[in-house]
Amino acid sequence: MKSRIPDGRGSGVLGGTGRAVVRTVPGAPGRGRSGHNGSVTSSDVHRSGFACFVGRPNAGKSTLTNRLVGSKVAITSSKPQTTRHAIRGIVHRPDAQLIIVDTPGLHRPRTLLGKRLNDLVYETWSEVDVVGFCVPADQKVGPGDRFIAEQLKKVSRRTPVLGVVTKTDLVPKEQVAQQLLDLQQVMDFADLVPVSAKDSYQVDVLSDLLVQQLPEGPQLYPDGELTDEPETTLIAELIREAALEGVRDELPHSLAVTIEEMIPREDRDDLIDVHAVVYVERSSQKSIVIGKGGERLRAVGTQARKHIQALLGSKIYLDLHVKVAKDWQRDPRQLRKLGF
Ligand SMILES: Nc1nc2c(ncn2[C@@H]2O[C@H](COP(=O)(O)OP(=O)(O)OP(=O)(O)O)[C@@H](O)[C@H]2O)c(=O)[nH]1
Ligand SMILES: [Mg+2]
Repeated sequence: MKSRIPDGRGSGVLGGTGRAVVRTVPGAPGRGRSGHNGSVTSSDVHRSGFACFVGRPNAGKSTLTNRLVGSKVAITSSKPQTTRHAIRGIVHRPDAQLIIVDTPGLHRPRTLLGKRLNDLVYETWSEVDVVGFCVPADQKVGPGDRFIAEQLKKVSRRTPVLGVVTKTDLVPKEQVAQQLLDLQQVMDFADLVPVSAKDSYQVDVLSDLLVQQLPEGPQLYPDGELTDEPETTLIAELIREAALEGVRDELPHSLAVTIEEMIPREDRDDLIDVHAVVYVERSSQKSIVIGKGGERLRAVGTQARKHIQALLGSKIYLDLHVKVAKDWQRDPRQLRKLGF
């Protein structure tokens, strides 16, 4: 029997077709990366392909993507609907190359942007070899998850779906076990796995399970490449991430960032000038983002600059402007301008 659940309480708890895969002794001797539970991706076979994470907004998809890739390729925040692009993160392993497509959270759309984001998620499903359906351990499996399951059932005949219970560090073990049971009720999964991106718990197990579903194939991206996102997109995202910090209500959704120009400073080979615009939807939001005497915007700039410098390995001068693009989330023309 393949399944093992926390506390060594035997393998019958989950019953049915889904199997919860838990490596009870992380990193125990003799359990190599691909050697758990006897399911081996043999070392002479090289696999490559695509996986995508899907789930409600805020389920922890991007954090998990970053953890698997081992680097920050996607921004994350406590605000729902942080991710707005299908971001590819690349996991390099000796036996496989796994490309993870992190998608926006699936939700009931209220704006044209919301609808576009959902469409992007559906499109992605048809292009991947395996889907990871993420549900956080600390929130009841609800209508939002059942809605996603209904959509996923349409693809699950062709594409295997793994049930992933995320953020296990937030709840006691018993609740994780219960969540696995509840999740199993919503659809048939190829496997069920609890993980914590924060504690790196079972992230390697998840990696193995995803890789097992990939076809045999060669490396698709060169060694060391962690994402195929253009540098300017990554930079714009890091600025948006910093700007998201500490704003609330509708404002997080109203933020968009574009990079207008990025040029090496003349006569200096160690400094790059980055000119960026932070868009909001209303002038009242503009004053919030700028803050009293420009204080907030300066803090955003400082925070973003740290991350951008780490990304580029170079000093930057970050010039931030805030502009109003009225109701851009609902306006097709503005959406196009902002890249949606
Ligand atoms: N404690 C804990 N928090 C986590 C974990 N994974 C993610 N989070 C937090 O959950 C929040 C949402 O994480 P994201 O990775 O941005 O979630 P997402 O599913 O990508 O969200 P959207 O892009 O909005 O759909 C952030 O505040 C993360 O820090 C985890 O394993 N443990
Ligand atoms: Mg995300």
